Amino acid sequence: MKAMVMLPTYNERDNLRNIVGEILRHRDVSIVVVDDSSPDGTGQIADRLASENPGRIHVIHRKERGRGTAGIAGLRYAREQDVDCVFEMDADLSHDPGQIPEFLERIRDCDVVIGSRFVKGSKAERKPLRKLITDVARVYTQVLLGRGIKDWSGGYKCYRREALRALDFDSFRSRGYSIGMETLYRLTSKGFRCIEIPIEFTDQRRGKSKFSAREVTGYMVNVLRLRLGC
Ligand SMILES: Nc1nc2c(ncn2[C@@H]2O[C@H](COP(=O)(O)OP(=O)(O)O)[C@@H](O)[C@H]2O)c(=O)[nH]1
Ligand SMILES: [Mg+2]
Repeated sequence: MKAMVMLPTYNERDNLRNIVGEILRHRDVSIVVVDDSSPDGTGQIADRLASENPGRIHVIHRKERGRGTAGIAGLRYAREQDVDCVFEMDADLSHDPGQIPEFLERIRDCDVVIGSRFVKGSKAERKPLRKLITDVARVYTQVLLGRGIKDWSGGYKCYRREALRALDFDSFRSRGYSIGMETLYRLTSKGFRCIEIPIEFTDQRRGKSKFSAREVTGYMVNVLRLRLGC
C-alpha cells in the first residue's frame, strides 16, 4: 500500500531530520512537509531533506500561519498523489512513525484510522494542565458530537485517499487546531467509517508547543458551530 505522510511544521528545526528519517524507513511512504515560514529555518531544512531524498519529500512553503490551514494545504496536495492513503502526524516526535504499519493494516477494514489516546492500551504523557484541557475538550466533544469517537482532537491519523477526496475543504471553518476534529466530523457525516487504535503519545522533548489559549477557544467554538450547523 502506498502512503503519504503530511507533516505540518512550525519551528521544528530540532525534530524534522529525525522524524523524516524514521518515516522514510518505511517502503512506499512519501512525505509532504507544510511549513509556515518558520523563523527557525525549518523550511530550509525541509528543502535540504527533499534534495537528499529525491522523489520522496515534497515541501509546501506558506506565508500564512495556522495548523488548520496548513493541514488543509497538505491534505489537498496529498489527496491528488498516486497513493492509497494519507497520514497526518505531529512533526515533534510525539507520534511514533513505528506505528505506520499498524495503521496500514487496519485501514484495510475502514476509511479512517484514528491514533487514539483514549482507548485500552493507549498511553499519553502530558503536563497536568495540558492533560486537564485535553480531558475537558474530550468530554465536551463526546457530549456534543458523539458518534462513538473517543479521541477527536489528536493529530495522528490515516485516511483513505478516496475519503479525503470527498471533502469540500472550501467550506471548512477551522483555521487552527480544531481542523482534525472538523475533518472527522465531516467524514463521519458522509458515512465514512472510523476506527481507533491505541497509540503512545509522548510529550515533545525538543522544541516548544505552539498550543495556546486561543486554540482552546477556537476548538470549543468550532465544535459548537458544527453541532448547531451554523
Ligand atoms: N504549518 C504549521 N504547523 C503548525 C502550526 N502550529 C503547530 N504546527 C505543527 O503542528 C504539530 C502540533 O503542534 P504542537 O505545537 O506540537 O502542538 P501540541 O503537541 O498539541 O502542543 C507540530 O508538528 C507543529 O509544528 C502552524 O501554525 N503552522
Ligand atoms: Mg507537540
